[in-house]
Amino acid sequence: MPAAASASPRRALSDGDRVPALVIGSGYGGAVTALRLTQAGIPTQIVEMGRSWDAPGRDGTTFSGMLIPDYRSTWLSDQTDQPVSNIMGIGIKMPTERYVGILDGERFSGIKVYQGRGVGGGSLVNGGMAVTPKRHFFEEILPSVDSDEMYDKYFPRANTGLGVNHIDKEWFESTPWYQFARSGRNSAHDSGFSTSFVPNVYDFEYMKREAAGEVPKSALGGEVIYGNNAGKNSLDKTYLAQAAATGNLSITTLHRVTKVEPASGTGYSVTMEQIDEQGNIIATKVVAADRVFFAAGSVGTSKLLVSMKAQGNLPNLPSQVGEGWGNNGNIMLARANHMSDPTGFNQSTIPTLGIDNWDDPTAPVFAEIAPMPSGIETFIAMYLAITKNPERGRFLFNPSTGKVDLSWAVSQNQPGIDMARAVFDKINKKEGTGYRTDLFGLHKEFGDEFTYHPLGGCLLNSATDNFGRLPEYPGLYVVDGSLVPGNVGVNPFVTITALAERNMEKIISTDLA
Ligand code: FAE
Repeated sequence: MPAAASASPRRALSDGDRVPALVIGSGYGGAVTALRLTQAGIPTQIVEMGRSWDAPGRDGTTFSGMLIPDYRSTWLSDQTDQPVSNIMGIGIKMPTERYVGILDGERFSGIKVYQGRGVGGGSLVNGGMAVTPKRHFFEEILPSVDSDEMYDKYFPRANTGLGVNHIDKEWFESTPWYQFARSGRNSAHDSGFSTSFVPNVYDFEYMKREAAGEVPKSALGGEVIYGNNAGKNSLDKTYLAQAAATGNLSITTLHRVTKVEPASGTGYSVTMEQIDEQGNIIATKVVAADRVFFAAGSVGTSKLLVSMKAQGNLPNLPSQVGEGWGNNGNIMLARANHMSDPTGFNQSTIPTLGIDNWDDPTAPVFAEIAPMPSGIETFIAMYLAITKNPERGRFLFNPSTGKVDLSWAVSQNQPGIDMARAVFDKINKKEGTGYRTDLFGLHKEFGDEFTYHPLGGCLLNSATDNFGRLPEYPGLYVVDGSLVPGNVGVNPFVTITALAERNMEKIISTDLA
């Protein structure tokens, strides 16, 4: 594994600095942007509200485990948070100290949006599933993008840059760690559904060595949503490490951008709050930048742009800013297997199989067969379904609170539930099983009040031009998941990365040449 980017020298921004390029956020969009700018010789500053995850905590490891989460698990909250919120209907959140932890469950009135916080953004907490979208659906959602170019050039480039690899099929078939996936595959096939293997950025060779007892366990040690202490090619080890190696990258952590507006003269003035590890504001800085790249994620970028427009800092932004948000149709659910169909004591945290029913117009669903690693046999068959839910929300500035709300009602999840139900009712009927109703609340079959996959809010070729520029403000760009219209039919980070590759190639060759 290469050294993490965060190990490279960093110079925090000071009040009054002027920089050629400032990138807000260090997830997929931000990491690609930083790499391509620094390779083009442009000194680049990333501003990231989370911390750098490059130093061991009190127990000698960098990241918190999943079964007994500690202060590092949760972003500025007094209790831990995870999508499986209950067992036997009883809440399993635990009290914790308020800390700039790695996973944020950001609440809006109708939905909670999980996001990663720290250098590497979502790559620090996600399941690493690296899925290139189906071409016909990509062409449907982004018709203004040349799909030949995407599938011949930018998707392969993204997959290489991210370090995507495939599980050894022979090992998969024999290891106890994927019994849950084989069980899920069997029950899907019994009902006539097809499944496909899903590539990942977790190093499967490392995982095999974990299973053999040769290296410390991470995926096989119950680690994922609060970070992996080993094995995972998160962005700090790929794109950001490469950007740091150019010598042109600086990363300012624990700084949250709050305002962007035209500077007197040229460029933009960027206001940011420096926070301590308990989230207290300890300084406010204003920095000038010739160019600003919004890479704060679908929620972060949309909130910033919507509030800058409403508050008159960037009044000429188009009215489409804030529109087209979707949850990628996320619905989580679990089935209760019979005792004759165990899912295993030992479960890898990294999913490798999906049930692919996307092309069925009555129930378009791509459902990853997910683990429920607990160290005991639970007979729980878990799934994260991506459905073709057409519902969309929008971000709106609320003048009475001075904050940005997301208009998304719980009822907007219903089409997704109906689609997931069509698939899993059939499987349950065939297997003689039922839904677990105790994991997402009390008597609740579906985990529909949260999403892992926020997308949209500043759509490509609508709020921006066809390459993510905000034409009303030359030098401002959007480069992250907010460009993607609400649903991409698969897990989203490969698409976000490939689009950023495409857009940055264009921007560097035209605007920065
Ligand atoms: P993102 O990675 O969220 O990066 C945005 C960064 O900006 C974050 O580091 C923020 O802390 C930072 N930021 C936000 N606001 C500010 C501000 N005002 N000032 C400074 N910094 C700021 O955005 N996707 C997959 O494809 N496969 C998976 O297996 C998968 N599993 C997931 C599991 C979990 C638990 C979660 C939460 C997500 C998962 N995802 C998965 C989604 C994926 O991580 C997500 O789509 C991308 O991370 C989004 O990339 P962006 O660059 O848009």
